[in-house]
Amino acid sequence: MAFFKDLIAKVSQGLAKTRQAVVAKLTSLILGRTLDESLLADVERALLEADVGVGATGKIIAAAREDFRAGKIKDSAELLVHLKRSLKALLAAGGPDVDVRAASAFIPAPLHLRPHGELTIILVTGINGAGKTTSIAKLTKHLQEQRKSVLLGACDTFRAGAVKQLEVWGERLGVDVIRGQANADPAAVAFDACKAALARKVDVLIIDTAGRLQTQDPLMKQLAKIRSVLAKQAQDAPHEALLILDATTGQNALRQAEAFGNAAGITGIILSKLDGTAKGGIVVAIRSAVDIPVKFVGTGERPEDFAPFDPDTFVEGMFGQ
Ligand SMILES: Nc1nc2c(ncn2[C@@H]2O[C@H](COP(=O)(O)OP(=O)(O)OP(=O)(O)O)[C@@H](O)[C@H]2O)c(=O)[nH]1
Ligand SMILES: [Mg+2]
Repeated sequence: MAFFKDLIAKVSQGLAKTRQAVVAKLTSLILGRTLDESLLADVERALLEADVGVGATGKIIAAAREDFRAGKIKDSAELLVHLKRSLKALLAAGGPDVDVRAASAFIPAPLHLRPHGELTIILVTGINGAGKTTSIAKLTKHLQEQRKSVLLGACDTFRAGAVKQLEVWGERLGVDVIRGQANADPAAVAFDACKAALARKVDVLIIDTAGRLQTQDPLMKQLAKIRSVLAKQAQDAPHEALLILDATTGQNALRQAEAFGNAAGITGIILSKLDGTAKGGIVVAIRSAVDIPVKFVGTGERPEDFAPFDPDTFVEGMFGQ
């Protein structure tokens, strides 16, 4: 129970900015008002401002309007319940074809970890400054809490200081970092890291990579090369390819999810910096656009500012419960 309480508190804190904006515009806007077309128009605007996205907002408002006209929702309190249910439905099921009225159960998407005794390899990617390295520290702590041993591979050999940053985290968290020479081929470092992980029999190897845009062809090719090295070292590797998206970049994060999702075989998303934005609704937009699960959210700069993604906690956090 303490775990869940803690988790709700973290997500709730992380959503403080979104809540202040959304609550001011939604809960207080809705409650006490007469339910009519003008209220629906105001709600629509507030959802768009929270970056829920045009497609998802359209679905939510259309369903609310239809149920209002059919007499199924009669007042503003019922509208609030309706909105929360629609948002949860959109978050629970991925992709553009979700029916907001279908009460689809949320199937959590935990990390794909290999059975005990086998190495799991997690590849981490995303654009410059998205929060890759910090998210790796968070993921390491999360895995350590599950009694998994972790090794880190410093395959961001591109930016001066990147290796050092990972090493500082490694030291703090008590995990080793495999590094190469300055400007080493990242794929060669990935190879060494795999060999070390197998020799040391660690449970999980996490590979940090240089920030790249989905439009940077040489860097995307380099990522493909790293993947092929990993695939030769362990069956079905990488077992997770996580895309880190910076929530504060709003619609840009959405475009990255679309582009990377197609190009880089992404298996999950970590949405970082949720604490730094009033536009936490971007999770809904991402979930509605691509069928890639959001696995974790980052809610601060410390390793513990991290929580598995769950629609109920998220939506309640957004509305301030
Ligand atoms: N507030 C907040 N800051 C974060 C979060 N995640 C990362 N940051 C900060 O964002 C900045 C960039 O994070 P990094 O982890 O270095 O990002 P990166 O993707 O590895 O960056 P490059 O390696 O340069 O591409 C750092 O100052 C982090 O402390 C988060 O969830 N919340
Ligand atoms: Mg980095």
